[in-house]
Amino acid sequence: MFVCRLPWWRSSAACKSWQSGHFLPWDRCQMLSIKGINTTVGQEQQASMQEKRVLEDLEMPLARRETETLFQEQPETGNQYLEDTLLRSYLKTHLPPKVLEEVHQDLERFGNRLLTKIQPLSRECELNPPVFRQYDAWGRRVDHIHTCSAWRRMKEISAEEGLIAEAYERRYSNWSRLYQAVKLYLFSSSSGGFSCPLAMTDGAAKVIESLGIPGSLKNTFDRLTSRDPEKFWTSGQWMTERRGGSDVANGTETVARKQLDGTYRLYGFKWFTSAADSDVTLTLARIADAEGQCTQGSRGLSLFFLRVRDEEGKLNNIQVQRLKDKLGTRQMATAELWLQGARAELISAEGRGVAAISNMLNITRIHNVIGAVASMRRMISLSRDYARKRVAFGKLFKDHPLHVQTIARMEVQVRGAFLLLMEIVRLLGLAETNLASEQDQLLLRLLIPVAKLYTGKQASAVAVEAMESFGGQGYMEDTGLPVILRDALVLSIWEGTTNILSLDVLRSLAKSQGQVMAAFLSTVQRKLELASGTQELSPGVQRAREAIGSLRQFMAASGSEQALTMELAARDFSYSLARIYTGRAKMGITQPWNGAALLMEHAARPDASSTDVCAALRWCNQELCPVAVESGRGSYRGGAALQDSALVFGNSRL
Ligand code: UCC
Repeated sequence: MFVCRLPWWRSSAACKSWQSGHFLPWDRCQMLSIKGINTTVGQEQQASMQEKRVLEDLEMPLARRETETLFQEQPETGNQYLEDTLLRSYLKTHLPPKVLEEVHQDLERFGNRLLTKIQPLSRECELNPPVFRQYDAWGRRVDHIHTCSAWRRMKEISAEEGLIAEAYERRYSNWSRLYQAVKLYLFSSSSGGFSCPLAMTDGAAKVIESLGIPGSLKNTFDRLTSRDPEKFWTSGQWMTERRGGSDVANGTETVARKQLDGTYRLYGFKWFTSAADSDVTLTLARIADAEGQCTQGSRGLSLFFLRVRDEEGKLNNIQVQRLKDKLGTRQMATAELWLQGARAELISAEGRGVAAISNMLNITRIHNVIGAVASMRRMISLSRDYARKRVAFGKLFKDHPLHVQTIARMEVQVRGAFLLLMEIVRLLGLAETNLASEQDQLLLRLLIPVAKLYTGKQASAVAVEAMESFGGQGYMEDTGLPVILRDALVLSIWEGTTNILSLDVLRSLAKSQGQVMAAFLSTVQRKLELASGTQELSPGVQRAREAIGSLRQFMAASGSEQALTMELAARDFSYSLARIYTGRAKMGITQPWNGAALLMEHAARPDASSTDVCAALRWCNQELCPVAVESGRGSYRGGAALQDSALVFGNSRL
């Protein structure tokens, strides 16, 4: 008789995994052991019947056993908009009723379109990544990037749905930007990677608009913001060169030579150009003087606009070196490009390229946040659905408290991230319609890098955790789950890594001479007062107040410290801002509930649910001010930096 010795959590009579129909060696072992444990007479009879069935099953031909017993239910999502209770309650709380009515109808329709038409296209994009053909059959150089029909259809759909247009038409005034962001959020995880070119297209439109839409760029602006699929153009953003994409000021080698007609020709090598099939692009280059000399550093950089191809589809004196072999975002063509005299138009003041392109960066960073929140939401929705369908140890996943606790922790994270995203696009909408106060503008400048760096990390962590909730199935390519993980991993890298963005947070402090922090603290403080009126939230309010106190203390102490201290603290400092702001209440300047809301404020609404309160309190249970904790441990002192170095490089002189 074959008897397994089982640990308590597996040998329990409750472990009826045979009911789930899974025929893994483990299950066999477990079923055969039933007679090996103490049973009553009735149980013995039952066990012997089970054993008989097991033996019969084992006699089945292998193929039959596999097809009949090895099957699990596929996790699915329904209409994403209708299923997203947080999104719907946010819109209900903030949008004016007339806007809400129209937007609701459109989003419900869009949710159905995503489910029935767009998601299948997304899968096609994943299965048919772009193919690069350098030469034709006769040896002629063609540099053709072939994209699949589903990818091209995504472009048409983006125009039809107004995914860029909505933000620039402003038919709902300051709410248009938020509405656009909501559509992009719903689209993102079904877009087959098309959200990347949309991010850059939005960024390019923003730059052109901020320049006052010069006559030479009017046609381009109209196309970037068009709802007509025939007219719609996408844009690239070529910033990264061979020396890297972070230290743009020192890494940019591309040279711009002025032509007699006032245009420029660009010469250089762009090392990482996403969505290389885009119609136009913005890029940085150094203008050469009459002697061919260029100013180095940031002051030598200017911003240029160029068409990638002409009317016949011929490249603009550009050669495609190769497509990048990326871990994720494989649906999208990322290329290395030689610029060999590409005709371009100077669109910034000379030497003001970085400042000009930062308008684009801020938009693409917001899109990054959208992508992060969307991928978290998708993974959690699938995980939740799977928990309702999949049985293990005799019951559905949803009835295993430890499993549900794991998903609940992710849910708290995505809720916080979602509200942070809404806060930023709400502020952006105010800024774009001249309704933003000075404080709103300062907050926006600070919160964009904070949200980008924080949600990028959250998305990676949630994608990994959620994948685990599917067991081995989560690791299988053809479930579509690994794609979501791979695509999420880029979110903390492109558009500025976590450390680069942490330094950008410091840049915003320095540039505003601390005003962004003053705006941050006063906003947080004021909103905390608002949340303190809700009894159930008082433990969270208390923790929040303590965290603000710690943050203030850290800032007061670090004011007299060397630059090294702030550099070492930059990441923890940014995380502290993200956690404190997300956990705090915030209110708007125009109407009581039409201002903004993070977890506390959302939970302090008159019609808030107990779940809203629970999410807010749980958010506040994490360490809200890690920078104060680490500072207290001496992690930012010069000695700590030496220890870091010794740990990494084994410096024995320590
Ligand atoms: O391109 C890439 C991939 C594309 C794919 C995108 C798809 C996304 C889709 C997501 C959807 C799912 S990757 C390229 C990534 N590279 C970056 O993001 C750049 C990272 N590096 C930085 O951010 C650096 O910190 C730099 C480049 C900004 C540093 O340059 P500088 O020249 O050293 O910086 P300065 O001197 O501090 O700043 C120059 C000016 C200043 O203004 P003025 O001169 O008036 O004082 C700054 O205040 O630029 C201003 N500035 C900004 N203004 C700099 N950054 C900003 C900002 N973020 N906002 C406003």
